Amino acid sequence: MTQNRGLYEAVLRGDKNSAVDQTRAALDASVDPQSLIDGSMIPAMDEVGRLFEEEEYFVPELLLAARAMKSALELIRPLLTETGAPSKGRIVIGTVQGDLHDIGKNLVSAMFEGAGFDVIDLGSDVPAERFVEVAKERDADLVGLSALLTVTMQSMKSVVDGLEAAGLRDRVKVLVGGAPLSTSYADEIKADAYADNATAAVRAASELLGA
Ligand code: B1M
Repeated sequence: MTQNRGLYEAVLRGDKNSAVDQTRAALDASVDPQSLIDGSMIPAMDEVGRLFEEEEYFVPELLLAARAMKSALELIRPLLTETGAPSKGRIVIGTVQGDLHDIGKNLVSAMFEGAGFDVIDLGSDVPAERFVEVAKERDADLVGLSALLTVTMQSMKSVVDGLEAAGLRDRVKVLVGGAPLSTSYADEIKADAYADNATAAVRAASELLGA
């Protein structure tokens, strides 16, 4: 995948203005928006994570990088969500309780919308009961759970158990994702599927809902 070096550097440095300028210039030059995400922004965030582990970056740098990526994504989001097609199913999505990481979840959410799903995004730090309550109220077909921390992924099980206790589990599928997750963890908590990126998430949701 081709990398837009300027955009990569801008996200890595947490330079919001430059990230937005680089993205706008690339889109004006008809560069594929998905390649900007996969080839430049996500690799930059991975490098930010590595520098954080090496203690070269600290939380302020993480925040600046996140702000730069979010601002650049704002320009791309409308291009991912343009669709006039009828809904393929209703998805309730959020980042689980205790977890503030929402960039990956936002990306997955935008891709779901772009693929023609009706999406209810609950944001981040969402308690298990809230997922269950909204799934019930809005007659959801699928609940999508995101977690980036090993300590917070545990609460995904509470959502699966909550759906079961509410008698919804037979008709509401559960899809999980986020860096510390795996298929074996999804199996362990009795989720229906795990996806490791936004494209795989759309594929998995489509398969689960027969869409
Ligand atoms: Co934090 N953070 N962070 N952080 N942060 C990580 C996750 C970490 C891996 C960094 C590291 O140490 N290398 C580490 C977690 C270690 C662990 O538990 N295994 C970590 C830590 C430790 C922390 C704090 C504890 C730091 C501290 O305070 N000491 C703290 C926790 C706060 C909290 O949540 N309670 C913290 C805080 C933050 C910020 C708030 C500063 C900021 C987030 C801002 C925001 O999101 N609004 C932040 C950031 C930016 C990161 C890194 C650098 C980047 C995350 C990101 O946005 N990636 C991250 C390191 C890394 O991931 N390399 C790190 C880009 C994004 C597009 O990818 O989110 O993986 P991702 O989403 C992907 C896939 O995972 C998948 O598709 C997406 C698109 O491909 N996916 C799904 C995600 N959700 C899905 C759902 C699906 C399907 C697929 O279906 C429903």
